[in-house]
Amino acid sequence: MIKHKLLDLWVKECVKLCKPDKVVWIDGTESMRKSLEKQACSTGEIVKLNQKKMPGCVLHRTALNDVARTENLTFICTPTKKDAGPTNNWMSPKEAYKKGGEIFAGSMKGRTMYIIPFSMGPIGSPFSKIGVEVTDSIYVVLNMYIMTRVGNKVLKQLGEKGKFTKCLHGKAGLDIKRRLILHIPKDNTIWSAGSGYGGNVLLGKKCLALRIASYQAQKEGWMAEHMLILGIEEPNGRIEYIAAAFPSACGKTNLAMLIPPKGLEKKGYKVWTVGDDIAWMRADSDGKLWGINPEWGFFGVAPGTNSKTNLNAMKTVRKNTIFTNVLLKPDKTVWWEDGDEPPPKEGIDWRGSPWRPGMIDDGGNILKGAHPNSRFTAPAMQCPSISYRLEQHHGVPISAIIFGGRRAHLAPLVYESFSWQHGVYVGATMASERTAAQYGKQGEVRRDPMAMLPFCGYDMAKYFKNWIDMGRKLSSPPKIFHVNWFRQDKKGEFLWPGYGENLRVLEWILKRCNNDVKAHKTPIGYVPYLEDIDRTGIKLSKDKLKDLFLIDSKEWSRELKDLEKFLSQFGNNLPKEIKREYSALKKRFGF
Ligand code: OXD
Ligand code: MN
Repeated sequence: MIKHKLLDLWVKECVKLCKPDKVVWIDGTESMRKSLEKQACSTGEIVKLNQKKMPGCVLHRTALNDVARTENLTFICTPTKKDAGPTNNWMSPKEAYKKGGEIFAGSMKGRTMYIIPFSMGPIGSPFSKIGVEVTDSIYVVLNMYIMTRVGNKVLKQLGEKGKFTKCLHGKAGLDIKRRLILHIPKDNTIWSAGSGYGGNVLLGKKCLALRIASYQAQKEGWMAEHMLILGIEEPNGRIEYIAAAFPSACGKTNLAMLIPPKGLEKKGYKVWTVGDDIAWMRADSDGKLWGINPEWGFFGVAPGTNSKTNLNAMKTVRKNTIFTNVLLKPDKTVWWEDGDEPPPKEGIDWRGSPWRPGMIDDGGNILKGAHPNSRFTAPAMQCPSISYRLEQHHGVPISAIIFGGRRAHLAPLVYESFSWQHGVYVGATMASERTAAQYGKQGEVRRDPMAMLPFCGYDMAKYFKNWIDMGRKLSSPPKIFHVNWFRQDKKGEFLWPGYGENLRVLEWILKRCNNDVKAHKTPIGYVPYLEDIDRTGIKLSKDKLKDLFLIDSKEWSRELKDLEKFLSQFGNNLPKEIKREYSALKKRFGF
């Protein structure tokens, strides 16, 4: 018996619309999880992996045309197009319900509807938000068990009148023509149809925790950000926390799970992972910014993950992990490109076809065994570096915020903004160059403010304003930095070793937060004196280090021209503070 009348009513509406044969409420127990897993194995929806070598692990393959978030089919459904802003796809709520309704109508006939009550954030924390996802996919249920807190304990917290996000997902034949990811912020509602890919269907993640939450955060005066949170513990036991935003494919998960490099071992740092993708942050009565990771697991990219790039992730995925679209080896373990092992002699690729290394497709391209966006879904608690604060209702105090991009030139390894307002400008103008792995022209600059371009649930100009306003609520705001691990020399080689060595930059950042080192003032912000970046144990000449911090005014002049176009799309809604920062930067350069 559901005591929450509105929830009961809404579920009945979903049943009436989708017409499932059966309805199952997810109670959050291990026995229910196991029985669903067994059922999904029996239908082939998932494959049980080698339980001796990988206990509790399974594999799933998505449809061939359903391997990534579909930004072109993702809509923010606000009353007017203006409310969604110039960077979002827009649909009116009326049209969304009509189009979605047509797809969902009768779409679960002969199928089971699962109802998943879930909490983003520790149950009962003032930060947390509750959602209820209705879905006809067991794969979704099993992922939600890992990525969020699910079941009766959430219902109990919801009580009879608690607020919740209504999340309806249906596979609808996994038909790309019937695929739509719809957000109706005013109704606290998400409708996702026609997809089975995590980013489109694990509705607690990008849809709730970023798009809907960012809308709510602006109304309620907090922030929902596409950021990792990590803690750095010094030998004296003090831990400082950093939140960092990077566009996809910049190594966010690796940074969140960083292992101190050999050269810095003597210093005795420990790194704690609070989150790798999403941060919810508020101003507290101490005037500081506090943040939580609302998630409960990691949904990470497999290719490129190995013991060198991310040993902690490799250890995390040894058990109880759902793999999606990786290669299946004959011994029922898994493999992906740039992992730890050489390619197996044969296997079943992500498409479900027999595979051997070196096979090529009709166009002469090498056939990958694992899809480049193949994933692991793993419990956060299995990560060796997981912070005990993940479960803390109050979250962690944030000392520094980092924005980062992938720039071959222009942006130095690290610089510090002059103020919160300048830092917001730095985040708002963040960009990455496309790599060979992405669509579009290689080297083309994609502006991705705060790495939120695909995830902001309302007008991005107003989102900038929320950032500005947050600064006013903080008497001790975090300092804001920009980093670029990807700067190249004239030969196109990376100047900075990256990965664990990035701790050397984080060390400087924390020293700046604690006023332990001075810095060099430049037009774009403060940059380190070269001797303040610890190079113990790495081969990096002073010349290379100099190149990493070069500020080329010609490049910046081009950048500022390009930016003018980008910022102009926001028209009068662009906060005057951002305009002022743009003019001030131009003036500092003397342009
Ligand atoms: C993700 C992304 O999947 O940002 O986390 O694309
Ligand atoms: Mn992400």
